[in-house]
Order: sequence, then C-alpha cells, then structure tokens
Amino acid sequence: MIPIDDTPLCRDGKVLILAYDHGLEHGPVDFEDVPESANPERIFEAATHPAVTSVAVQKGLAETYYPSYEDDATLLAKLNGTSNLWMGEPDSAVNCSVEYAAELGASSVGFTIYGGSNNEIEMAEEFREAHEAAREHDLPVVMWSYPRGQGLKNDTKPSTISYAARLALELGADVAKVKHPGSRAAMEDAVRMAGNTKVVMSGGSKRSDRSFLESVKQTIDAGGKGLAVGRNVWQRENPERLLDAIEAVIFEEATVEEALAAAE
Ligand code: FBP
Repeated sequence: MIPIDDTPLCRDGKVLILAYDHGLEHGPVDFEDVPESANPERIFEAATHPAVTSVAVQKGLAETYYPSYEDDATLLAKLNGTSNLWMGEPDSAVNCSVEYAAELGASSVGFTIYGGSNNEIEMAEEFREAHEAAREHDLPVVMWSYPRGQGLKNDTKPSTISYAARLALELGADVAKVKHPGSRAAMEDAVRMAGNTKVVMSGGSKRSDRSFLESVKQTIDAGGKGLAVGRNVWQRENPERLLDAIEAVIFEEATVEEALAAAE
C-alpha cells in the first residue's frame, strides 16, 4: 500500500469515482432510460464536477475521449472487464496494461477480482502483475472486490463483504470498492477488516435520491472513505444535481436532509 491522500484520486483523503465502464460490463441496456447517457462526453463532462476525484473507464473511452478532458478531469483506467455476453464462471479479461494506462494519462488504475469464482487463482495472479507494475509507476490501485461465483449465493452478505474488503488489503490494493452490506455495523466491520486500505461503496442500480444518499452517509459514518458510483449519477437527467448532494455528504459532513436541500 502507498500513501494516496496526496494523489489526484483523493480529495481531503476521500474518494469519489464516477464509474462508466457499463457499456462493456452491462451493455446498452444501461443507457435505455436516459439515451444521452450512451454518449461518453456527457459523463466526462460530469467528471469535471469538483466532487469527482476520478472517472473510471476502459481503455477505448480513455483513448478516444480523455484527451479533450485531461485538464479538467482525472482518469482512473480500468484494466480488466468483461461483457455481459460472457456466460461462464465470473472472470474478467485484462484489456489494458499499466504501462499503457500511464501513457493515456491515468492517475490510478482499477482491477476487478471475483473472489470465490473458479477463476480466482488466475485473476489474483493477473492482479499481482498489475499491482506491481502500478507500484513502478506510483499509481494507486483500486480493487473492485466482488466475491461471486458458483459457490456464493449471496454476494452482499456482511461476512462476504468483510472478506472482500480484507482480500483487497491482503493483495495490496489502496482502495477496496465493495457493495454495501446492508447496515452501518456491517460496513464498519468491512472497514475494520480493510485496515489501511480505504473502503468505498459501490453504487449499484438506480434508486431514489434519499435511499441512495442514506447508504452513502452510512458508509461515511462507518469509516468508509467515499464512493464509486455510476448508474445512480448518470442515469439521471441531471447528474450534476446528485453530485452536489454526494459532495455535501462525503466532503462536507452534511446530513442526508442537508444534502437533499443542497441539491434542490
Ligand atoms: P454502479 O454504481 O452503476 O453500480 O457502478 C459500479 C460498477 O462497479 C461499475 O464499475 C461496473 O460496471 C458495475 O458496477 C458492475 O456491476 P455488477 O458487476 O454488479 O453488475
């Protein structure tokens, strides 16, 4: 683990990643409700919001769109990812090297590990290679730590999320991105298991402003350091409005009520 508070991935020691790798992970279905969300420029534009500490995209979007935004947004290059067309046991192809991510201007890299998958061994070995290369480039490493696979019936069970957080610490990730385990106490346990690895909540599918902000608040109160969010931001007509509210909760210690008012 390296000190990352002074890197562009953090603001005041906190992290807000705007995730936009869904075109690969889920496909066009995620863009149906708000058709303009299929346009990467809209999301890079949102990533210039002062609350966003990095935008997480795959290599193709980084190559094509980031050059126009590099002065105003910070890039996290997602190194692996798989389409939803893949029907096998959870796995993720390594699509980008750390060296190429650095060439593209990335300030950090992201990597998915599906702990518990039959492919966990290969994924961990690929992570090792990426992690050690990232160290050579002084790039913080964010682990999308998502236990899933044949043997795991419930991937948001508190003990599973705590294990996911611990796995990130053990393998050397600077930030562990985990699903919300359902309560503040469970998130506290995940944070404790992660040690000095920062825990951030993974956004999940779109829900009401209030419900979403409540889980963000719970994460922060539990000692989590922020959020990696996609659909809850850019599946809204006005992504900036929810970003204002998220900013209040993560960086200004606002209550959910105050944050909702700030976003009106
Ligand atoms: P969301 O906030 O939209 O859930 O995005 C976070 C994220 O991890 C994305 O980076 C990724 O594409 C997606 O969720 C994967 O979700 P899942 O594998 O659970 O379907």
